[in-house]
Amino acid sequence: LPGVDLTVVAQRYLDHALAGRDSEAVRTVLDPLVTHALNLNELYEGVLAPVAEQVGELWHRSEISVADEHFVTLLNQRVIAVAVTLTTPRGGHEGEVVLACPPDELHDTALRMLSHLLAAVGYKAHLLGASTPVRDLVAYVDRVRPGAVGLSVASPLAIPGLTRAVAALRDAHPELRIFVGGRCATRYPAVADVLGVTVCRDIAETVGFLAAQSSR
Ligand code: B12
Repeated sequence: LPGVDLTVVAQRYLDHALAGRDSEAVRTVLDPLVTHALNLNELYEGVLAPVAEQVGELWHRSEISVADEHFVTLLNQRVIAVAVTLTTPRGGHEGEVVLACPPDELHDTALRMLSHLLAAVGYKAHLLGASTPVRDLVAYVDRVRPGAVGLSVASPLAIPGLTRAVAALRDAHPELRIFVGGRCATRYPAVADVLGVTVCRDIAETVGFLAAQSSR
């Protein structure tokens, strides 16, 4: 099937969303998903992530309100939750991964996507989501013994929380592999360097990182 122009789909989705036309917005992205003109990865990384980025810019320039931002963000999350039920996992990999945001990090949309993209290729992903207390993250890892933990940091506000989370995980499980992603992690690679963790930018890099682990 011919693919679709992701930029065009993203702009159409955003126009509908900002005008409050939520059903039209949802159809704009789910119709091509159902007909396989778009896959889950393209929807998440090629449409919804750029839309969120643009919403951030519009908000930053005071062209839209926080209410508009919230509306689009919640719509994105509805789309993410429905989209995963419309696709069939391919399998191929195995292993368990825990995904969380460190304390003070509320931006959890990327991890929602990542959990589904990992599940789509066979991993069992435990999505803990926004601002997870360090003590509870460690206790969760103690219980499920994942092969790796992925942390997302969007804003520099969460660097202290990330530092505490990595230190506590290392303390409890010295062999545990930890990867980080998100705007802050990729913009300031020194943060990951200092903490001794790997930066993964997207699902492809994450799968590469996890696969390298299981072949050791
Ligand atoms: C939605 C949003 C919010 C929502 C988040 C709701 C939620 N449940 O997630 C709310 C309203 C809570 C919020 C709050 C704030 N936000 Co905000 N927010 C955004 C916005 C518009 C979109 C973020 C998003 O959902 N992106 C979609 C995801 C899918 O994309 P992504 O996060 O870029 O991640 C991609 C990659 O980085 C990667 N990735 C991300 N994490 C990981 C992890 C791993 C392991 C891997 C492999 C990959 C990976 O995958 C994604 C797909 O490619 C951004 C704009 C932007 N440019 O990011 C601002 C933005 C991040 N926010 C910003 C700010 C300033 C704030 C606040 C401080 C505002 C305030 N004054 O209160 C607070 C801070 C809250 C906190 N303590 O965390 C700034 C940050 C600026 C900076 N210094 O870095 C941004 C950039 C807006 C802007 N242009 O100024 N925000």
